[in-house]
Amino acid sequence: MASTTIKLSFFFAITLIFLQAVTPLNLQHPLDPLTKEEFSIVQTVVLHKYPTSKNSVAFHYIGLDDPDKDDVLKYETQPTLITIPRKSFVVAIINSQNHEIVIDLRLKTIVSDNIHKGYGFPILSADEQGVAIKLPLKYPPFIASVNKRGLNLSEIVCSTFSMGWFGEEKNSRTVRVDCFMKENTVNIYVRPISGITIVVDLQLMKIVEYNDRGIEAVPTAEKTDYRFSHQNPPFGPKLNSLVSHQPQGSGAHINGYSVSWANWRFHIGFDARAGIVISLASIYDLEKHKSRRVLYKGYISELFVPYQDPTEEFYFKTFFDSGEFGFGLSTVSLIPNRDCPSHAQFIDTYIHSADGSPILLKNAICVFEQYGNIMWRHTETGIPNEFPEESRTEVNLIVRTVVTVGNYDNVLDWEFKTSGSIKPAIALSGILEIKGANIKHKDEIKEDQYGTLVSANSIGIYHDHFYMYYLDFDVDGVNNSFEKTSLKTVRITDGSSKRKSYWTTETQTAKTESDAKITIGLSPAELVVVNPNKKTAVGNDVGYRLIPAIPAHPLLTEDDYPQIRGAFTNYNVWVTPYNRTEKWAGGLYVDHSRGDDTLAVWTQKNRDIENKDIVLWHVVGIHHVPAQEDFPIMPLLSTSFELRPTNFFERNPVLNTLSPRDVNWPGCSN
Ligand SMILES: *[C@@H]1O[C@H](CO)[C@@H](O)[C@H](O)[C@H]1NC(C)=O
Ligand SMILES: *[C@@H]1O[C@H](CO)[C@@H](O)[C@H](O)[C@H]1NC(C)=O
Ligand SMILES: *[C@@H]1O[C@H](CO)[C@@H](O)[C@H](O)[C@H]1NC(C)=O
Ligand SMILES: [Cu+2]
Repeated sequence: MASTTIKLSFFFAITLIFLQAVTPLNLQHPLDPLTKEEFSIVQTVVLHKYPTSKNSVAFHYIGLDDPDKDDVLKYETQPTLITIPRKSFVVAIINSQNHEIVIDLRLKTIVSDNIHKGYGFPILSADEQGVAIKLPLKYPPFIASVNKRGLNLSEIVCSTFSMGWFGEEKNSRTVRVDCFMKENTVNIYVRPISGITIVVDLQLMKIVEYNDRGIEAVPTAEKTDYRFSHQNPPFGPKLNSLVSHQPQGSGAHINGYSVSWANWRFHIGFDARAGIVISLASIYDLEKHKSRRVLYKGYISELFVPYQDPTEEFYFKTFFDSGEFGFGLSTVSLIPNRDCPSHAQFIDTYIHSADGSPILLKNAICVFEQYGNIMWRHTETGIPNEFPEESRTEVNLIVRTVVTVGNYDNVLDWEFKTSGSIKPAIALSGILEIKGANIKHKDEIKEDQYGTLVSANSIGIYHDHFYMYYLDFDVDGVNNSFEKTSLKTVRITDGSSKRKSYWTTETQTAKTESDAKITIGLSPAELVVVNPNKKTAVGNDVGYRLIPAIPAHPLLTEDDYPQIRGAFTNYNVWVTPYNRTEKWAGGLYVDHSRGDDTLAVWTQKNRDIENKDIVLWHVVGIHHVPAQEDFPIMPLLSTSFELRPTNFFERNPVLNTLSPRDVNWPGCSN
């Protein structure tokens, strides 16, 4: 016994040494998010050049500098034959100048350090917002306004709001600060203190503008608290329990940030700005005996939320939640058994603070299988004396994060189906943006309130949510084309049929970017990304089709300032040639941007997109006319789209997929 133990522990020790020597470099995928150690390297390297004893330094963005796509694709086939430089891209405001710094994380050196001189500012840091929201509470004019309203200063909390750009020449990093009552409720957003304008200059970190236009009622706290502990009976309806148990364990295997599940393989990245990033999604083809790539990369590039109240109180509320606040920085920890089912697996990641320190984000992502739908079925009633019936259970894999930017919670899913579809889905919850008004009943409304009276003194302001998805397709290879197949009515005039009309299809391949600017809903069409170099046995181009979300089109005029900045919503679909730096549809610097670095501007070059590495951009929009059910907290409002194989496989790829084994409960045997 003793000698065995010694041998075993000796073997174990050797293995450990071996693992320690090899693990850090070899197990890290080139697209893995920055580690805690790498954030610290960035911090050390930058602060070595710009010590805080002599400089003011604030890190507004620290992320992975995208490795060369060719290199990543080589790594996918031969991971051991290629060493990819591991670099970080940093945006820091150093002594009031906007630096773009690239750092080699292995050599721990600065590769480049440039100053951005154009318009726009980087993502706001949580740290500076945390300081700004405390300024009003010590500002005598604000305290006077509070007293005038008879409010309790100790029960007030404030929040920062990006200000956009409305044609002004002045270029300063300002935010508006609005304040709310937290008295008797944590639902602060439904208790705004209306009528006050506060502007804070973040560089000076002081209030530079203050205006009190008069008193509007602060809506009551009564029945607005959403915490269970603060609600009163009756509770209902009563819901029954479900046990979710996977006797064979999860089908999803997570190795670091790489996931394999059923016939899919993909990588989950995470970025302070983009939040979750899905890369290198490939599906195993049972007939061709190989994995075939579908998507090189997918993430939400921007979220534009313009409110529709043009008054002093609200006009500037035209938010770009990714570029101004950071989807990664705003990602919240998922609540086990509530946000994700009990059988979910969780992934942690790191973000960073303004001083460059890594911050652990626990349970940032969950991965779980979802059961219960039909994958395919048929009951054959047409054969006498036989009764064939066949049905298969669908099992899908969901990858989920929740991004909470102020009042709104965005539940963001990537759903993978064994049939080859990828379904990105969005569900919104959280709190409406409310304006206080001296109105208790609809009959008292004399002029446009720019929203719905959802409760006494509470106007839920009209607004939109436009999510811009970046989808770098690699359908069975890098070079793809974008095809629009229109459904056209044909009239029969020659008497050749008893019919007077029918419809057929007409396919056009987009040659340049302007051919691929699509407004969905005007006329029926199939939008397909094909690989013109790969055909099925019967000769169709292999492809993936976009089944778009219910289309939403912007209603602002094209010359309106928010729409110039959000011009990427002018079409529902765009296609561009892949360009490593064209990542952010609203521009790299969005706070106070002037719309000179948007997708709408890049595509004016009208570049060739045929048989090239292309990126498809899809706008998923929701026009939101608030209703009383959205108050005091909103039940999920969802939308989704589908990327669906279209002549990609030779036949139904799940013909031979068996339903999961039936399990009897209790006892879990079958
Ligand atoms: C104001 O709020 C504070 C903190 O909740 C409380 O302790 C205090 O009693 C309140 N003052 C008044 C006048 O209600
Ligand atoms: C893609 O097309 C370009 C020309 O546009 C060509 O240079 C390149 O070799 C092609 N790449 C692949 C992987 O076929
Ligand atoms: C990539 O995009 C940037 C920004 O739009 C542009 O300046 C650059 O010319 C583009 N590169 C290529 C090769 O098109
Ligand atoms: Cu909304």
